[in-house]
Amino acid sequence: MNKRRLNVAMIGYGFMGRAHSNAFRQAGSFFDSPFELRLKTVCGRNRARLEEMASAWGWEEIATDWETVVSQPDIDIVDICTPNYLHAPIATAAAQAGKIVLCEKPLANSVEEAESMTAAARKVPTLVWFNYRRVPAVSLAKQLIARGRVGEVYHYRAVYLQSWGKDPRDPGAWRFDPVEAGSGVMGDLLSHSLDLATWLNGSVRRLCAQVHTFAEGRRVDDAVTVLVEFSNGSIGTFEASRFATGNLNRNAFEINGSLGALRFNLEEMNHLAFNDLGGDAAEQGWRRMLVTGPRHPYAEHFWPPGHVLGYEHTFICTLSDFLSALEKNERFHPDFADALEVQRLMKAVTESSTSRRWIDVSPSAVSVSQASGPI
Ligand code: SOE
Repeated sequence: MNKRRLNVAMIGYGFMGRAHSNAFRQAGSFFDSPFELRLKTVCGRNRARLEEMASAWGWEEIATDWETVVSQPDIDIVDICTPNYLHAPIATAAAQAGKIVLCEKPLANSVEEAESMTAAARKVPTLVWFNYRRVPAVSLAKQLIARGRVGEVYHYRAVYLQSWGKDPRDPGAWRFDPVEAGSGVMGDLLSHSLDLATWLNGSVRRLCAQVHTFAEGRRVDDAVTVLVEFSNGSIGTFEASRFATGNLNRNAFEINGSLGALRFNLEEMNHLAFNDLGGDAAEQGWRRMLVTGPRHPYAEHFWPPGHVLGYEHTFICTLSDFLSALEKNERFHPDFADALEVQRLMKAVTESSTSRRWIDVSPSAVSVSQASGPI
């Protein structure tokens, strides 16, 4: 079959640039796709680092001026993995030039920016790299919930815990700059947990939060705790921290329902724990499933059952699902509109912490339909 070639330009080249480059290279090998992705241009400020990126990952060209790159006629996809403050101008210019736009999370530095990006991109396909939806174990959790195996949800409990904020390798890094990053742990980690929660458990009705900074003189948040009421009647707790000593990348949730309970921790990402409350009470208990097939999400695209996957596969699966939606001319989730909902929740978190009160969040049609839709 003749594949349609899509030329990719990636703006940014840090840790996420490597994760995305790998996905662009691997997606077509693991998944059957009508598209052939060509790694055309990698763009950023530092020529030496761009040259390293190009030679390590096979980018054909390097460029230092994103404004020129995003309007080039031979570019089909613009992928953004820059510091957060550049997401809005690059995404807006790329969408206005008619490009497909992929963007790292959080979508923007404010709701206003996220709204205007979403409006600018309403006619082009978009993707936001909330990659943890595509961990096979998380996708299986979504399927079990959709099949009614958890029943009525009572509790949604999420933590995203890292510890590097206490002793950062580079204290001047953009992630600590409020102008460049927009926020600290909130956009970096809490945004992932909020995205997963609204996908798995539906929209949020109200929330109450505490935002805290431990490091003296630091101008972004180090830790956030949130109490939540969901529209489905369940209640939730969220904790995100870069000071959770002893934890490296613990992105975890537990869901307790009337018929079953689910537990996931990214640090053991090939496993999902399920406590099925149906049947004989004497036989109930946590069952830790190795989610690598048979019949598990994404399993047939990779290795035989029991041959585990890693962090990089979450980006490959995200991109492959996006390409398959593109082929069918269907809307992909999470897109800009979905990420705008996360941005609204983060704004409510800030407002609640500042005003020390509960904040009502009006549920939007987007997140409600997502929670009940297919994976
Ligand atoms: C750093 O805190 C980081 O790389 C985040 O930016 C990612 O989004 C998260 O997936 C892992 O941690």
